[in-house]
Amino acid sequence: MEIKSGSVVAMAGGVGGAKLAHGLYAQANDRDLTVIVNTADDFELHGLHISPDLDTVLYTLAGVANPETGWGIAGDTFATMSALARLGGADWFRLGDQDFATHIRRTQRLREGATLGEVTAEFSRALGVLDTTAIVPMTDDPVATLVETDDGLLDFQSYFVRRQHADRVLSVRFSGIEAATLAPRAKQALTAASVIVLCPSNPIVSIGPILALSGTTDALSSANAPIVAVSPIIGGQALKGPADHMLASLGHHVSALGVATIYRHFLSGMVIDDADAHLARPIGRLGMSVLVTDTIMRSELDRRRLATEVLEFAGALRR
Ligand code: FO1
Repeated sequence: MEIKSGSVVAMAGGVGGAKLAHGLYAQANDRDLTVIVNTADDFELHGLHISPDLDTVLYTLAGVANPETGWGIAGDTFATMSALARLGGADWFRLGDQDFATHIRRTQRLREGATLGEVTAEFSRALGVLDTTAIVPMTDDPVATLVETDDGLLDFQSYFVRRQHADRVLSVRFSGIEAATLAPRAKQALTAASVIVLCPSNPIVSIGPILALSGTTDALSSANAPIVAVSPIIGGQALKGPADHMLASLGHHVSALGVATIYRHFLSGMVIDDADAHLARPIGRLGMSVLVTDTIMRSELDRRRLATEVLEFAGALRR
């Protein structure tokens, strides 16, 4: 897919990010959409390359995501995982039978020499994602989030799923980030974008790795498009996951203001929930415009409504 100017670019991580990306997918109309996805949660299990955030975005846009969890495939079964567990394999990371096919095929294609970006494009086509939309891994290079806890350094999925993000987070680092570069496809999309949206994903471990890549901040500062973020923190809490605890233990304000402060160097606008209307002024004082609206996406209709509001808000902003 050739990137046309006037396109929408989103950056996303887990389930919340995928929901807004889905709304943008539905509302972009004739505009191209590029979703740049975090890959620092990727890991190997059962000898397979697993890319949880890529798959969450892929399944959500393809309309096959499990609506209860937000990750995995709707109606999937777990016979393979049970059989693996019987043989002594790990079962703390729940992989469905159909989901296994994704990881088997991805691992095979990577071993054949395909890049993660190429494999993701193949999967998008195979699952029927519109060809005006590109799901782009943030990099084709290996990057892994490591979480320092009182019990030592944990790989991300051990911290997040195996230990249910119960540990106090002392620090977060992205192993491999120095040698990794923003995927050329992502860079091109940022340069040609008319709107850049940071989805309501964890600012530390979902958007953080994308921003930490060599090339991202330069691409953002040279982009002509307004850059808007939707806060994943509402009323001082994350709707899902450990973003609130992480922000607190890393010394950030646990609020939409804290998120806006992290992004303040490049943001033109911040979208916050009605519950945080009182933060509009302090966020505005950081030098950005603020949209106060209902940001909770319970239904597909909510996703589309929020996406439309975000696009309209961004469209009225200048850089
Ligand atoms: N999250 C969980 O909390 N428990 C799981 O067992 C789990 C399995 C899983 C399988 C495939 C996949 O693509 C995602 C999965 N996730 C699971 C979600 C995922 O690990 C996290 O949401 C992200 O890494 C955080 O962004």
